[in-house]
Amino acid sequence: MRKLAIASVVLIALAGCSSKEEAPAPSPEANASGQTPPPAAKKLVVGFSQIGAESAWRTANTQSIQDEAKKRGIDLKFSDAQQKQENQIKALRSFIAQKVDVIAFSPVVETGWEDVLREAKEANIPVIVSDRRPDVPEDLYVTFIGADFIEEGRMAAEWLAKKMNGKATIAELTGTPGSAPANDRKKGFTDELAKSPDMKIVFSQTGEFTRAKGKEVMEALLKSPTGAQINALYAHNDDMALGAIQAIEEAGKKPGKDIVIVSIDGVRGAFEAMIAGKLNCTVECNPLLGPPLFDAIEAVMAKKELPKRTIIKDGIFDESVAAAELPNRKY
Ligand code: GYE
Repeated sequence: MRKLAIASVVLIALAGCSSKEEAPAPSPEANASGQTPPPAAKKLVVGFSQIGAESAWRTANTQSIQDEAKKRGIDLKFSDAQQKQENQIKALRSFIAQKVDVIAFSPVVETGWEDVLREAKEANIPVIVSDRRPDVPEDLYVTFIGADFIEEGRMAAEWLAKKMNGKATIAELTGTPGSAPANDRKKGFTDELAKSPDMKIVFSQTGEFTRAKGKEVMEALLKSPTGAQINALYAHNDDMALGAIQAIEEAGKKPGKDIVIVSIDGVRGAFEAMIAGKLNCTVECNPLLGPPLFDAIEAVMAKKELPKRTIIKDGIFDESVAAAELPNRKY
């Protein structure tokens, strides 16, 4: 079941083409022996605007980006937007003002990016999009690196329909409103579910991709008449599922049995919950985007052509493989 095939073959081939390896211009100040002292290599400066720290996925993503920048000797200007689009726009504008070499970002929501991306374009600063895609004309960014969220939602629905023999009363915990993963994971799931008329979503509310909100929403749901009927839960990420599991237990029900649970991300906590019999399945979404992101950044600096979209392939893991798979997990 190991399908962590990272679709970055092209990018791997381009690794190591950084601008800092370009031959320096000869210095006029040769020393006494006639030799030119080696000039200090100019560090590549990259501005990265991160969404926040809402989930275990996001923490692993940030770590991967920071580690990779350090490894490559890149000067990374990292900015945490604390879930606010306005903060991200401010960060992007400040990167433009600082004249960084490349801007990279993960847009919290899909819409509202056109103006600031035009400003970056006018300033001739290439923009690389990581993880979530903004809804803008394609000429406003160089390349996008991330997962296919529609496919993740589809895989979750396919697995759940099979597990429930085509009949379930489902609650859905959605991600950040307006975000690409919330929109697409809903679409992929509902499209696939249309094949099974007895699989019904009776409740759908945002848990904002956090454990605390997932728990809160589930708690309220379980107190309602609808909550008494549900026998399946689809959470757009593992953190919300883990919060919901707590709420289900506190309400005196058995998560993973009374309510079958499928979520997305494939973080370590999800594997531990599966081993404990409380979560049934997780669809993987690989957060380790640092290496492909900086491959792309260095390729851009070397003026190489890049595909508009690099899809990171995902796998799916259920409770039957969780214990064997846990030692292989990297996040
Ligand atoms: O699934 C969720 C995080 O954009 C793929 O954001 C990412 C999502 C991830 O908060 O846990």
